[in-house]
Amino acid sequence: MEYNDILSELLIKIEGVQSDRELGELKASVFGKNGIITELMKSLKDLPPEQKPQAGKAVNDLRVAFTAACEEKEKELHRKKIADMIDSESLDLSINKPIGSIGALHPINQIRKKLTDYFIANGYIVYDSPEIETDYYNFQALNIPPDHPARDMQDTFFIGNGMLLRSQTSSGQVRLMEKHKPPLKMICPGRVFRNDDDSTHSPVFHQMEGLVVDKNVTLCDLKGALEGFAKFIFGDKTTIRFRPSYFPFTEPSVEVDVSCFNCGGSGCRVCKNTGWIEILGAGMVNRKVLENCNIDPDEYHGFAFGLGLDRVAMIQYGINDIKLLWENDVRFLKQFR
Ligand code: FA5
Repeated sequence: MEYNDILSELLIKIEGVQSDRELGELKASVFGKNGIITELMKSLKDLPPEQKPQAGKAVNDLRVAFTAACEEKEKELHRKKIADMIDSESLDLSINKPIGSIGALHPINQIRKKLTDYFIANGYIVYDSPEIETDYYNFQALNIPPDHPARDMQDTFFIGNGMLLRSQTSSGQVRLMEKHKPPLKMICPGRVFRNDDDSTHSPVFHQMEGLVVDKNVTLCDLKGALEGFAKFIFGDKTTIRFRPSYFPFTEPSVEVDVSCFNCGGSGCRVCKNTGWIEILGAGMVNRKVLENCNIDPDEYHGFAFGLGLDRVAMIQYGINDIKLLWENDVRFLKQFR
């Protein structure tokens, strides 16, 4: 058979190859022990010397052409493999599959976001302050020296080396006033920690500190700010009351209660039969705190408040045990979608 005919035949066979395996088998039938080209090579030695160069060149040309055709086929098979893979693995985004369960913002985060938006709209900035604090920022700069009886109001987790888990976001007041001078209007939301545990008290809970310092700030401004906030979050019908209180870092100090969502004010387990639930402490910033932050208390006055976000969530959603907010039970959480 002519070399050209052999090549044509081989090229037709290559054309028909569908897989790497088939190509491997074809190559073996050409280059293997008894393969066509192997046999042709072997037969060269039996040719008369004058025919050898021409025949040798023809067999080599055949080998080169067949090898090139095989390489081309390999590339083609590889491209096909990739294309098949892309086809079989591609995502059909148009498929209308039923959606599984979807999450929602935790009720405390919903309240935190709602209040943050409210205060930002009223000109407050949002300030972030550390959860792990020094005694100085959590107590001393707030006019609560070591051994002051007011420390007992907040059963604090001390973690050694003079450090503690902040028991109030009021530490953020000092950190802000040390760095920035009045006029100031900020909220500082975050987690706080105390050794507390009952249906309205949790060892970890959330507060939102508020601080306004400027010239001519009065108790009326505080009252207006708190009434505005209470109306926004609980609605016009909710009754709030101001009670005289004591915090070493404010003078005068008040506590603000909201009528109990559970009994409407007649008294129950949730409100400990008082008809009221305390949501925040507040007051006019004590001049000693301003002095500790190098702000002249004769020139500037301020008010501050510390709001319990978990309590607000409880009132807002009628949750009668603070633990529910911490258990992360999906059956409970999915009600807040
Ligand atoms: C304070 O923490 C003061 N730093 C608030 C303050 C700020 C007063 C600025 C004056 C000026 P109090 O301990 O009362 O105050 O806590 C404030 C609010 O946090 C409470 O009204 C209550 O809503 C919430 N709260 C307190 N303890 C807990 C607790 N263990 N679990 C859940 N909420 C709590």
